[in-house]
Amino acid sequence: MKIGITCYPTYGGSGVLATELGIEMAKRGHDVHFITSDIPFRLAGFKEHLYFHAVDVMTYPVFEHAPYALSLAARMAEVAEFEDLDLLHVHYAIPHAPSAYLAKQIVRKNNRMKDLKIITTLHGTDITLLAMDRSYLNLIKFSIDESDGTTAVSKYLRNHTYSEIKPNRKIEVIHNFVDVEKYSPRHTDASCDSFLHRLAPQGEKILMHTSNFRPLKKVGDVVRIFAKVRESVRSKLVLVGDGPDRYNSEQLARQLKVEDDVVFLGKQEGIADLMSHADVFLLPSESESFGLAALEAMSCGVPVVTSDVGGLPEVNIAGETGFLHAVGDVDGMAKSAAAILADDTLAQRLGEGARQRVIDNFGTDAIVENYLKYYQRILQGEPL
Ligand code: GMT
Repeated sequence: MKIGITCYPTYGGSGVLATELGIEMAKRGHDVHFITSDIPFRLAGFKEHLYFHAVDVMTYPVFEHAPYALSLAARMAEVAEFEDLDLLHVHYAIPHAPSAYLAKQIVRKNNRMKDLKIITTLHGTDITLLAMDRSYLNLIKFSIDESDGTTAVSKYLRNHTYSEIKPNRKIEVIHNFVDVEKYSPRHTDASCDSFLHRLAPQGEKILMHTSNFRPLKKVGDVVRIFAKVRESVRSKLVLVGDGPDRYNSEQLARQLKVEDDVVFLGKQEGIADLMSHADVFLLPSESESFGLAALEAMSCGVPVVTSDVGGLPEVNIAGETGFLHAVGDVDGMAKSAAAILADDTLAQRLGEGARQRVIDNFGTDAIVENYLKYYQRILQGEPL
């Protein structure tokens, strides 16, 4: 197959998922063309069957805002024609799905024989936030209806889309996946070992969180949970990522007088080693369509304490892989985290349960196979 992929190339779950999927398709011999504003951050190094096409946005004095969505559509059409793509798979509806629709019309007009198929994957806030805004609702509904296929990363997100957007098309659920070899328990890496030794010289327990620090991730709650856990368990908090709430979280750590035990690492790539040394992973989000970061931690054999919103109950099973609490229940999350950290038998059981759940349900091969089968159904024109 010849596949075009468009995603946000920066830090974030949808870009990670799209990039890993493209890499896996290329490993299976399909030609994959990334059409994005920049090289996706996990796409480092030459790999056979992988190509990158930059979207340059033309600037002009009359443009108050550079029209990225139009430049993207033009580039998609150009690449689709030149590389004879079979399908375009766009991740995150806005603005990628409307751009793909436009590209499809251009290709159709230029070459009547060609029906470029469009697949849209809904990831989360494209539906839970953007589509709730009247100005985007119609555009997103139109884009789903005009896509040849649409997938959602959880049952929750599919059902939410059905009830709030009422598309005229069936949506397929294909969950996030993780490389269980890369994200595996207790790696040894010299730089990581030295960092952890300095951070926790007395064998203090390590709590971890990674995100893009948007308000919906509730990084402030992560710090509050840690401050409570630290009252009973000697521990350290490692925060990975950056974003709008970083400054406030740093301030909060100082206010709560825990700043000496909290490390803000900022944006990091390739944190599987580090993650595999965490004792508990925290994800107290206010909204989460799936929770890829929790899945990566689980794959490393790390128990997770999360909120119970969105798709998280499809990932984290209470008492089997970790614990879930209502959004904002800092006390409940702190109690669960402290219970795990104080009881090695419980920690081991949850850690093993977490890893097993990932291996059984969210491994790369099974999920990539689901995408491949879905591509084939769409290319064969199966009515949805
Ligand atoms: O939807 C978003 O907020 C952006 C997106 C991203 O790029 O980080 O995240 C979503 O997609 C991930 C991959 O499918 C999911 O695992 C995340 O749960 C989801 N984030 C939210 O729903 C907040």
